[in-house]
Amino acid sequence: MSTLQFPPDFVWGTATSAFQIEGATSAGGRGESIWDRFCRTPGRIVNGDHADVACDHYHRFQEDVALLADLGIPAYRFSIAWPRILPNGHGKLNPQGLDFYSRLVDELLAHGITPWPTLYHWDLPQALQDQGGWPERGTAEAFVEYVDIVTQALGDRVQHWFTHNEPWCVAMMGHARGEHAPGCASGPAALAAAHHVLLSHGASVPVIRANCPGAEVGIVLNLTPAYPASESEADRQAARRFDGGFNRWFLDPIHGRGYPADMVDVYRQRGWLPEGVLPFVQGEDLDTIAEPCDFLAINYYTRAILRGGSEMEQGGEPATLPPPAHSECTDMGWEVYPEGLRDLLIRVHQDYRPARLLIAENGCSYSDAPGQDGRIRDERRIQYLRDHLAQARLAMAEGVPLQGYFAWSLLDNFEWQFGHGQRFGLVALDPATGRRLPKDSAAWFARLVASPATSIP
Ligand code: IFM
Repeated sequence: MSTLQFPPDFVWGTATSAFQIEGATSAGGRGESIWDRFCRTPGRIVNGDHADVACDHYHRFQEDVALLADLGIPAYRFSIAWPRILPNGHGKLNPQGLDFYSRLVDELLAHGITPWPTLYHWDLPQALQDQGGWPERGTAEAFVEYVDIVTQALGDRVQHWFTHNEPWCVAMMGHARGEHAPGCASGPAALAAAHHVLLSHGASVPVIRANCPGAEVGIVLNLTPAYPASESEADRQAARRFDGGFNRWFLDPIHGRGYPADMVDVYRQRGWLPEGVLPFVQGEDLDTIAEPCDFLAINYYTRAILRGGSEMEQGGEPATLPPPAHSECTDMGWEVYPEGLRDLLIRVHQDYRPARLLIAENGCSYSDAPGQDGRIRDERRIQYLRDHLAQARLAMAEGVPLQGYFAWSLLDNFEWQFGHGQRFGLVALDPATGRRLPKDSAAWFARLVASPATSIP
């Protein structure tokens, strides 16, 4: 049995994102997003699912805030849907969209819950995609315009901002692998998209600071620690390459180191970059990207195990091995590896020294049906959360300045290309009525949050 003891000022929250929970995709003057379009494209989403209703949070946000309050969760990470604010991506403002988030923030504050909004969690206005989307520099400029509007409107009440969620996913899942919206499969486009996402992050930080004096700002990276399958040189090189593409390509520039030279070589060999230039980098871009932040937020779910092989030739992607046979996996097929969180936190702290760290997402997909009494006994989720928090606590004991933890997710919700079949929530939804059904993990998390300084079994 592990025990958890956290400092009294540790930030405890749950996390969601707009597209995954709001529904109401054509209500309140909202414009189309790339995910609306992607969901309508045959074959993209499991079962042809879409998020037109999702958790109907747009209409039930007061109920969801009351639920958070009942659970006693003091912080809430949610995202703002750009197409609700600027249906065409820039230009004409939709006051109804802004008003929705203003009411959400007021509702949270009225219940004593601190809002931690994310400004971009993947729902780009389709109108901007029609002009080229993230591979185009203009999208970074439009993002700054959007951030200016949102932070002017909410800055009197919101003191914590995340700029982007998981730039790796935006760039690689959306533009190289084509598994996320906009479904593009081009390495050069993916690298340009990554750059413009990072550029828009750095360029928006001073805007947020100007509009919200005293606010804390940071970015959310999904980081995956890379372990070589053996001590062989080939496996070590494979792990280093995975780390370079997944982690360092994002960590290095935001910490003022530019893009990692080894990966620039790899991408040249792969044909994703021309010789001698990074075509998307202009003028002072790298300084802009390195704008100092108040914290770095990390999303952690699992690790990767790498094997060197012929894939490594000509700059290829290294081979990721399946999880070891003995290991527990979630319904996503992701290995449960809590030790990876400790390793990752220590590594990021030692290599990059961000002012503070936050875990902006950590959680697991498990389907647990209600028992005859209606109770959802999601013991595996409780174990997952407990074990990961125990590793986070160990990292803190080793000097990592970890400031807070947001469990993914408050609600079972729309899990992107996997549709509604994957369930990450501490709270389930009755499929017929949308009624919120807190699982045992919600009660467990509530107990932890209520007394973090005491030992929780
Ligand atoms: O649901 C997602 C979330 O939107 C971003 N991070 C990972 C989660 C689980 O896949």
